Amino acid sequence: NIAEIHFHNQLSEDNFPTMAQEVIAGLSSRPKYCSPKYLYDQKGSELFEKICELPEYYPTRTEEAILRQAMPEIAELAGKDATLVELGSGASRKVRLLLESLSVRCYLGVDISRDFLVSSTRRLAADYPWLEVHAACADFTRGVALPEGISPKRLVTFFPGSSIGNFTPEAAERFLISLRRCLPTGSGLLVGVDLLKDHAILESAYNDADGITAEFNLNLLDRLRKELGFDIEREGFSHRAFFNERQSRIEMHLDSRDFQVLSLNTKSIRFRKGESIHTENSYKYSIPGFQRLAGRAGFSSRRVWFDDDGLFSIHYLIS
Ligand code: AVJ
Repeated sequence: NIAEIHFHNQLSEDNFPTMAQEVIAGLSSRPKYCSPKYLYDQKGSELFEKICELPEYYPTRTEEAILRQAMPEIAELAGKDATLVELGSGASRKVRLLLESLSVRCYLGVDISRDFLVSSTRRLAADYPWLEVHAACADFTRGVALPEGISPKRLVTFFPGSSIGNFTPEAAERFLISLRRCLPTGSGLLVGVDLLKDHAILESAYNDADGITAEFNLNLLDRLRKELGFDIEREGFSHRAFFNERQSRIEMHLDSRDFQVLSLNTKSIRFRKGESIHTENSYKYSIPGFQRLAGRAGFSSRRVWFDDDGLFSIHYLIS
């Protein structure tokens, strides 16, 4: 059973200069930050899959349960023979539910984590021999472009997991506007959005007892050392995640345990004791709040599903 995929490289083969530039710019700012997209190297993608299984991390299993229940309606909204694009496809696990219920002939997975993307989409191709499988290694925060060879009449975009929550609301709006530009009219967007809820539930989802989320966060430092040559050690930092109520977001940080100076070639970056690198935002929305955001970007809401506990929502929007 040979699993053939069509691979499209939309990230320059050598991403080193871009990554080095972006990371240095972030670490030279005040407050210091690093884009969460850099959390996803091979190890980071694997750790994220482990997070999805944690008892404290409710989004994955809740979204899957909502998807299962909503599937007949999603299939009706999506119609027949749509091409399915998945943004941040990761292990391409949730999309299997869609592939089984929608009559999709062509699938495109888009992810920044190259090797992880290739192995996940190969597995998908092996399991669904009738499916034309494409994989695009891309940084979709810089915009989405359909690779050549994909010119669908109808397109359904699947953006699961509340990855949209990594954008600020303003950036999410800009992202949706740019996404809408590359979608043929009448295309659907199926997007998972984490909901505002009790702070204790939110904070424990990002501070699991096994410390997997801490590992996921600290893995960024290993990456900066190995790939960019920073003299940075994970022992110098600790994981911190909390709910910022005013901004309605979980923030994830790496706090410097002491005063320290990091060096990279001629650059040096100083940390005060307790000073942090802000590594992720994960915005939480109300259902009407997210619908308003999508509306400002020119999408209209066709349907929204959520679980009985109001933990998570899935929106079907049309452009
Ligand atoms: C994949 C961005 C949706 O924000 O919940 C999980 C990533 N970070 N635990 C999230 C994440 C820490 C996740 N997203």
